[in-house]
Amino acid sequence: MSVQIKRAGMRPRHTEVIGVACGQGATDPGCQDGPEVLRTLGFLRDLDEPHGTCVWRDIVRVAAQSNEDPIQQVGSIAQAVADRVASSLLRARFPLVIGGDHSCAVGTWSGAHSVLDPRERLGLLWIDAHMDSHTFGTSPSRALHGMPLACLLGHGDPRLTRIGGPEPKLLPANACLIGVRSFEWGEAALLKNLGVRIYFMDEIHRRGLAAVFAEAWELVTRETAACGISLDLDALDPEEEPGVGSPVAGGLRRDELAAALRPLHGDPRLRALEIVEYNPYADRDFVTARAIHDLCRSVIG
Ligand SMILES: [Mn+2]
Repeated sequence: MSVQIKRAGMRPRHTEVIGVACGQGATDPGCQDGPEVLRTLGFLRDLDEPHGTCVWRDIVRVAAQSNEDPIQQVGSIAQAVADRVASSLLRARFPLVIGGDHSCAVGTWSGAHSVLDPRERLGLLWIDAHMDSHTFGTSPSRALHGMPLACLLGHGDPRLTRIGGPEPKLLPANACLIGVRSFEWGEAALLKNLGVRIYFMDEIHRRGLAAVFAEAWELVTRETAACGISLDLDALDPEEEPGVGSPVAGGLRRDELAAALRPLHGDPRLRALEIVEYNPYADRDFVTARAIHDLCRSVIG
C-alpha cells in the first residue's frame, strides 16, 4: 500500500463503470452513444491505476425498436441502472455511471439510496448548467432529462419517483446544485419552495469554485450516511468542452472543476460518481472525452 494511502487512512477505490445508453430523455438522442465511444476507445482504462483495475460492466440499453412510451423506456432503464448501482455498492465497489442523457440519474441515485438503512439519508451534489427539476406541469419541452432531480426529490411521474421504493430518495436539505445558469421559472419555484441550495454561476464567479465547492460538500455530507456527485458535462464551458448534449455559454473550466474535486479523492463519504450528457457527435478531437477522464482521475485511482 502506498505512503499516500496510508497517510490518508483511506482505501483505494475499486471502480465499476456502468454505461447507460439512454437518449430517450432528451430531444437529441446523441448522448446515448457516449458510453460506447468511451469504452471502445479505452478512455477510462487507467482510472484505478496503480491500485486496482477499472472494470466496465455491460452497457445498459433499451431493447431495440421499442415503441414504448418514453417514460416507460426511461423507467425500465432507470430500474436496471438502480439494480446495478446497488449491486456494485453491496460488493464495496465504487460505481462510476456514464450516461447517456441525465434521466439515468433517477436510476443511479435510487439505487444508491436503496442500500442505505431506512433512517439513513443520501447526500447529492448536482453539478449542472440547468436545474433538471421540472415536472410535466412546468416543462415546456416535456423532455425527461430536465426532470431527474425533481423525481429524486419525490416530484414527478410515479413510474420514475417510485423506483426502489415509494419514498423520496433525496431530502431537499441534503442536495445542492452547482453551476446553474439556464432554467425556467417553474422548476426554480419548486426548488425554492423546497429550500434546495443553488450555487449559480454569479456566486461562483464572486467567491471562487473552490470555496463554493467546499461549502456544498459540507452541506451534502452533514447528517447523511453516503454521498454522491451527479455531473452533467454541460456545467462546463462549451468553448472548452463542445461534446455535450445542451451547451450553455459561461460555464466552469475543466481545470478548476478537477481541482475542486481533488479533495474528495479517497474520501469514504463519496460512494458513487455519475457523469452524463457526453455527446460524441458534438465533440471535437475527443477533447470532452478527455475531460471525463481527467475529472474522474481527480477522485479515482
Ligand atoms: Mn442535467
